[in-house]
Amino acid sequence: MNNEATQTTNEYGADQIQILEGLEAVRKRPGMYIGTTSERGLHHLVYEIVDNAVDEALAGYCDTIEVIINEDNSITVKDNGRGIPVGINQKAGIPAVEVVFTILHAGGKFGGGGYKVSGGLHGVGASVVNALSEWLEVTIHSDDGKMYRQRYERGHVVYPLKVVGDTDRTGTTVCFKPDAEIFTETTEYNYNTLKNRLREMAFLTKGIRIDLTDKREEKEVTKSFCYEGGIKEYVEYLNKANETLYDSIVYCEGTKNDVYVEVAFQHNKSYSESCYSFVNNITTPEGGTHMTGFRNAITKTFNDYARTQKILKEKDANLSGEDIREGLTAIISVKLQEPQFEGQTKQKLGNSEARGAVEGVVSEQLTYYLEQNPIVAKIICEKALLAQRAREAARRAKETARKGALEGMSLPGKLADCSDKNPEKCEIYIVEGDSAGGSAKTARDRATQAILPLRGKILNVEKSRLDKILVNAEIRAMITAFGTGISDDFDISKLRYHKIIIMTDADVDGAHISTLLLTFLYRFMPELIKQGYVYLAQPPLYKLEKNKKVWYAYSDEELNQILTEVGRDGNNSIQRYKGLGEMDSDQLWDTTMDPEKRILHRVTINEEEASEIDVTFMTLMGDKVEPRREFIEANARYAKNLDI
Ligand code: TTJ
Repeated sequence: MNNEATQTTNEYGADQIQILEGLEAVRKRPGMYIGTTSERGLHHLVYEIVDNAVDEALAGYCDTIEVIINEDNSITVKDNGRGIPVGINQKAGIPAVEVVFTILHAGGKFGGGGYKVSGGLHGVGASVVNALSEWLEVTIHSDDGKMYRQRYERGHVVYPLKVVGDTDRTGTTVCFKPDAEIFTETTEYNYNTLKNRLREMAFLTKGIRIDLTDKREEKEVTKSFCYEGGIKEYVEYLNKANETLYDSIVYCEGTKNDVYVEVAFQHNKSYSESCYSFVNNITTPEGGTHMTGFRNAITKTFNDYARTQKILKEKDANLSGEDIREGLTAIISVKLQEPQFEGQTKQKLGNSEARGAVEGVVSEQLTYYLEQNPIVAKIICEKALLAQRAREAARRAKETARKGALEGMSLPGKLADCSDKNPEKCEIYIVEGDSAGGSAKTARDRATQAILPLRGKILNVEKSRLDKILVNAEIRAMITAFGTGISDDFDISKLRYHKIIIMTDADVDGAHISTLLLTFLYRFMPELIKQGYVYLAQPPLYKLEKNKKVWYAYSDEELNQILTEVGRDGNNSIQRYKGLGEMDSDQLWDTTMDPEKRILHRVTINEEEASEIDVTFMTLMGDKVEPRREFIEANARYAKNLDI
C-alpha cells in the first residue's frame, strides 16, 4: 500500500484542502462511489474494508480476519498482516496510513506492479468508507513494537497519528460507524448478508480464516469460515443438498495473458445449472468473457472427448453447451489487473483476454483430466447424451407450448381471465386449490383480476427434466396464461399481467406450494422476478368478531394489538383461519384481494446472493432429506416468515 500511496499522490497532491474537497465530493454524491446508500451500500462499506485485509492475505502476510458487528452497528475489521505503514509518505508529507484514509483514490485502480487486484464494483478505497462514516478509528500494530492510532470524523482528521502503547504483534484494526446522515434508509447491519458475503470471500481465498461476530445478540455468536480447498469446497458446499453424479471435483488453475484463472466444477443429479463467476473476488451475476471462455472450453473439450472415445457416433449431433451443463455446479474465478465491467449494471466482465485465458487453462487441463479419469468422463458424457435426447423431446413440447402462448389461442380452461387487455392494469392470482379458486373467481374484479386455480401440489422442477416439466398441466396452464414463453423463448413484452400473485394457505403446505411455484418461476422465468412482477398475497391469520364488528389480523402481534384496543373479554370471538377455503368470497375480497386493503409482498432476487438462493432452493427441493431437515431446523425461528 506504500507504493500505491506514492502513485496516487502524484495525481492528487498532498494539499490538505484538496483532500477535504475530495472527501466532501464523496459525501455529496455517495452513489457515485458506492452505487447506492441503501442497505446494500451500507454493507459495501464492510466489504471495502475487508477487501483491503484480503489483499494483505493474497500478498501472503495475513491469514486471519475478524469482523465484528458492534452493539451500536459500528463495524470492526481486524487483520494480522504487516500493518498499514505509519511512516511519512514523502509526496504527501503525512503518514501513509493517513493517505490511505483521507486521499481519494482513482476508483480503486492502482495500476500494475503492486499485489493489489481489487477493482470493479468496490475497490473504491478506504477513504470512501472514511468519508461516509460518522467516525472511523484505525489502530496499527507496527513491527517497530508500537501501537499507533488515528481517528477521523466524517473524513476529517481528529488528531494526528499517535502512539498509544506497545505491541508484540503486527496488524491493522479498523473500526467505523456508518453515517446516518448518509445512510438514511437504514444503518442496521444484517447478520445474514454479512455472513453470506464473508463466507463467499473465504471460499474465494483458500486458507484464509474469516471470523464474524455479532455483539448485538444477547448471546454473542461467532462464525468462522476457513476453507483449505477454496473454490473446490465452494462447489462441494453448493452441491451439499444434491446427490452428485461422481465423487471428485474437477479443478483447473493457471495464469495466461496475465489473468489468473481458477475453476472448479462437479455435476449433480438435478437438471439445472448453477454456475457462478467472480472477478477479483467480486461476483459477476451477468457473467461475461470469463464465463464465455469457460463454456466454450467445456463444450469443445467434452465433444472432442466424446468423439475420440466413440461415445458420440459419427451420425450423432454434437452435444450442446446446455446438455453438458445440465446439473452442473461450477465456480469460475479470475483475477486480473484492470477489470472492465459492461452492461447496464456493470456486472459483466468485458476484458477479452479473460476469455482466452479461461478457455486456454480449462481446455488444456480438462483434456488431461478426462484422459486420466475415464470413468468420470464417461459418466458426464452419458448424462449429456441423455440431456440431448430430452432436449429434443422438450423442443417439441416447448414448440406446442410456445404456439399456444404466442398465438394467444386456447388459454387454459381453468383460467378465469380478466376483460381488460392492458397488461399494466391486469393481475393474475395463482390460487391453491379449486375451492379457493372458486371463491376468488366470485370475489374478483373481473375487469383486471384473472384467476388461475392450481390443483394440489405442483411439479417440483428441481427434480424433473424439461421435457417432463413441459407436459405438466399446471405448468402449461401458467406458461400459456402468462404469455411470455420460457427459457430461451422468454419474451417479457408478451407478458399479459403485470402482477403475478401467488395466493396460498397461510400454513406449511401453502408455504410449500409457494416455494414450488417460486422455484419454477426462478428457474424458467427469472426475469419475471427480477423485474418485480411476482408477488405473494398475504391472507389473514385471524378473524375477530365483537358486537357485530369484524377485524382481521395478519399476524399474532396484530391480533394482540387489536385485542388490546377492543378489550379482552368474553364478547370476543376469534377464528384462526387454516386455509383460504374457510373464507367466503366477500371475506376473501376484503382481506386478500381488494387492491385498496390487501397486503402484497413483492418477491425479489438479490443478485449478490444468487448462489445462496440456489443453495436454499436445492436444500428445500433437492434429493437429500438430511440437509433439508437441518435447514428447516436452523431456520425454525424464521418459520413465521416462511409461512407468509
Ligand atoms: C502495504 O505494504 C507494506 C506493508 O503493509 C501493506 C498494507 O498496507 N497492509 C495492510 C493493509 N494490511 N491490512 C491492511 C488494511 C486492513 C484493514 C482492515 C483496512 C485497511 C484500509 C487496510
